[in-house]
Amino acid sequence: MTIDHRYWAEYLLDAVDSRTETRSIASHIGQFGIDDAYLIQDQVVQARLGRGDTIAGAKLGLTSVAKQQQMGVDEPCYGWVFTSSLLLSDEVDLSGLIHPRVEPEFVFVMAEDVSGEDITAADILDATSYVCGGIEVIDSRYEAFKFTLPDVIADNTSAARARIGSGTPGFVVPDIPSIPVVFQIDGVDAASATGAALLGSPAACVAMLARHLYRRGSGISAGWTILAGAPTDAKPLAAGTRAVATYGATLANVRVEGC
Ligand code: OOG
Ligand code: MG
Repeated sequence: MTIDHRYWAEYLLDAVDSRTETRSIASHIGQFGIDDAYLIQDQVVQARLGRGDTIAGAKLGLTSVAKQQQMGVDEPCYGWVFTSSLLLSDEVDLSGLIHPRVEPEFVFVMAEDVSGEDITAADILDATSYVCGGIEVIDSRYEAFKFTLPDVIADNTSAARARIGSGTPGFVVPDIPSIPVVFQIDGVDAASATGAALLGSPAACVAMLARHLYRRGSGISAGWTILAGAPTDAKPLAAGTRAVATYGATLANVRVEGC
């Protein structure tokens, strides 16, 4: 089967632009492969760059059992964080979104480039400037937030917005797997986990990203902001919803509010 990657990228961008959820690609063409899915994602990136956006970093998705169970998918996926998606305040303008959800994130801000086929968690920590908390706003372009793994990869892993917490450049907190995360919605604890929920180690997830990029001919760049994935399931974000992610005494709290 020959897949027109550019056509499907435009199809997904039309859903964003018109704020309308759309049928999954698999529901049109049947099952398709991971390689084709990343080629569609590449075309989404090219189209966004063509509109004047820039790459701020990258992300992993479905790196925790909580997320894999919520979405019915059992493998991680990789996507891109665009500069336009980084929130400059706690307010999330819902007018550009379809059916957004929020989730806590472990975020790595990189000091150095990293590339290679054998990159380990230790290599990632060596190349990291700091680790901080974040809240990602995901917004699948698909109907009812339902998709197969290739579908969600093509859709840039549901990426929409991200609020990045503060950290201290040059200082990487020790023992990231033991950091507790509590995710509160409207003042009520909605989910909790630790860093270990991300395949045992958030840095190991970022190492997987580095190896994925290497296989596709690139690598992690200094200055990137990398979301390692949500340790808990995601919650709906409506107008007036207040979400707060706390990371014990270790990382700064992060909050967003739907507006
Ligand atoms: C896919 C994106 C998952 C994460 O942190 O697991 C993701 C989705 O759930 O729509 O960003
Ligand atoms: Mg995420």
